[in-house]
Amino acid sequence: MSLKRRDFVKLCAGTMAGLGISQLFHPGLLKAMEGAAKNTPVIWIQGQGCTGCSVSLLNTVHPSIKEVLLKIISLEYHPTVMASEGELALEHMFEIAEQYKGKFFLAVEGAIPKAANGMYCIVGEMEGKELTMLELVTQLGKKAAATVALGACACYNAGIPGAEGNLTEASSVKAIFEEEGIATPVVNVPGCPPHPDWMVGTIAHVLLYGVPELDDNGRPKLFYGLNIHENCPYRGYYESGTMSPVFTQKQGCRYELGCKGPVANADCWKRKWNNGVNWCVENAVCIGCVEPGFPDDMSPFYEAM
Ligand code: FSX
Ligand code: SF4
Ligand code: SF4
Repeated sequence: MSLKRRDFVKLCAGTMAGLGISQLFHPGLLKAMEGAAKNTPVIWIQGQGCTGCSVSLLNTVHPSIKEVLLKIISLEYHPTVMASEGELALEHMFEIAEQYKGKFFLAVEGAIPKAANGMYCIVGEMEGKELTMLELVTQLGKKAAATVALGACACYNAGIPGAEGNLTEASSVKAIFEEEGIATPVVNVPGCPPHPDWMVGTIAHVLLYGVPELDDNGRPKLFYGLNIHENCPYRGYYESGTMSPVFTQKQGCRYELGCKGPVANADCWKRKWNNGVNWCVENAVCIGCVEPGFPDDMSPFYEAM
């Protein structure tokens, strides 16, 4: 492998705002991944979500992301980006899972509903029988080397689908694995949606070096290790009590507008979003989308805690 873990971590944690995902297109990393990808396909499945996680990954990054996902990460199945569909695509996915049993990586986007035997989320049909997300996660989860839970919906209390009411009994990957006695490790990559760097960076780390160091909420410390409020560029305003009365004002802390930065842990303040153009706090507030209590405990979004 041509890229040492230490250098990879430095690339991922790069402090230069605006570089975004392009940091991950380091030639050394690409070379390392090309080798790793051959034996470790990624199967990406989607349950109860808005596909925002995939959109975040595909829409906002370096143009060659599609190529990287298909050729470098060896993405064998992804309901939104793959050309094939239906039973044929599912058959291929199950074949890959069998062929690479204990070796492939499973990426799960969206929550998994348990009510009505999982019938609230049908992901396909096999031999005339409906296949639920619950069955799919259980079957593939048992065979995967590791699972990456992408987005708030796949983590903790299942994000928006799991919000108060939760008639479908939406559940996270970890909750399903615990109930089914599946021992496959799970890495949480929360956010609604998660930053593309968090997703690609975590998958790359899992592929190249194994499961990264996680915090108490099962998130890679590499991306979620620091508190937003403690590192926020508006922190000086907070200290001096200078509050912004509107979202659009350049100066002033957003606390009184509802900012949840004090309880949110992620590197948005330095990584920024949309290829480094801006981030939530610059134009609105942090709604704490990476935390276990999202969205219920973060609501109302636009009222101070
Ligand atoms: Fe959830 Fe993904 Fe929020 Fe959406 O599908 S994390 S609703 S942005 O995108 O699962
Ligand atoms: Fe903290 Fe939010 Fe104010 Fe930044 S804008 S200092 S994160 S309360
Ligand atoms: Fe989520 Fe807050 Fe980061 Fe925005 S600033 S992406 S709401 S953690």
